[in-house]
Amino acid sequence: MHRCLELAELGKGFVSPNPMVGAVIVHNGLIIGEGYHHKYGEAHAEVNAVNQVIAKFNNSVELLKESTIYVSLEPCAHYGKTPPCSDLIIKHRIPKVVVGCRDPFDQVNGKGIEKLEAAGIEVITGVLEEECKWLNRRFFTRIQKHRPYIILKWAQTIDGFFAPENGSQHWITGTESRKLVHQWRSEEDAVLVGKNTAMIDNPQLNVRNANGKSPKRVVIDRKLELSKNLNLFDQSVETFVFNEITTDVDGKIKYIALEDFERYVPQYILFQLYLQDIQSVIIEGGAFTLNKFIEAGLWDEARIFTGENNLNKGIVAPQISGNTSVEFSVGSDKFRIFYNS
Ligand code: AOF
Ligand code: ZN
Repeated sequence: MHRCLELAELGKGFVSPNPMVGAVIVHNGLIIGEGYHHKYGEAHAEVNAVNQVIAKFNNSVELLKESTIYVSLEPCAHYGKTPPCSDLIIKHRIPKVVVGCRDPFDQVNGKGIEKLEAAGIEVITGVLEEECKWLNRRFFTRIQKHRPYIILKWAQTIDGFFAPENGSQHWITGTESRKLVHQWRSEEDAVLVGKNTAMIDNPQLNVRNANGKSPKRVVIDRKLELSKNLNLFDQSVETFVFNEITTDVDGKIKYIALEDFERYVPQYILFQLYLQDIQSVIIEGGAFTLNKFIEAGLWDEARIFTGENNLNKGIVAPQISGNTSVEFSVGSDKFRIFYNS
């Protein structure tokens, strides 16, 4: 199952909004086939693993009848973009299936396991269950909470200030940290900022200092005050502008009007992103926007850099406490991830 998890992770950044899944086929204690879900819309992990065995052994399916297939997520039971993996396992008469965790998706959710058992296959479930769920925490959040997985990110000074009052926060963290932030962006479906950050920092919100795809952009601009010349309106990726005036499309820029900005903005935005199949969002500021999500309890991780300097004044950084966290260093920057439990 550890190997399944390693394989699954190779799909990171390519399979969303599908889960990352890995599969391993074992015969007499030896791995004879491996597979993972490579890309959204393409073959599932089990299909790739089975095909590898067939290709390796001169188109023979005989060994499958004496093998065990390990898979990090319950084999699917439905016709989606591909036929059901549970049917494939039954067809090849693989006698034993070891499952990491159940697939919470409505059309599967236990039905894959039931199908296998009904066909007389031995099924063992819950092997490295927590690790398997954790790997797909974005997928689980979307399916179970009907919202994207939310990562908050900001940089602050040792004395807890957010940014110099008159400008960019970039001076707070070093080069290494900036690389890491770009890698983080590449791992999520969307990046969100508030109006002030868009205006003052004029961020590009893309991936430049790391490999990987740029996320979709989301900006909150209640009264549509932002200039169209800002970097985030360069039409290079799909960009959502939440406002209270218009729902309209201008190339890749999608304006979405929301009601009740005073009260429910985080909830409404998250639901709209969910409807767009956006499975995760990294919120990069500013303080006002971050605090709105924190006040609503709508966050899953907070990734906070603390630089080497004191500022003595400025915008007070958001406060997060009472949750589990891990700390480590990046260059000379101290860095902590809080998990909302
Ligand atoms: C598996 N193995 O490797 C994956 C599964 O549209 P489709 O056909 O790609 O189906 C997508 C759904 O299938 C997805 O929401 C999730 O429930 C399951 N993903 N299942 O047996 C896999 N990626
Ligand atoms: Zn499947």
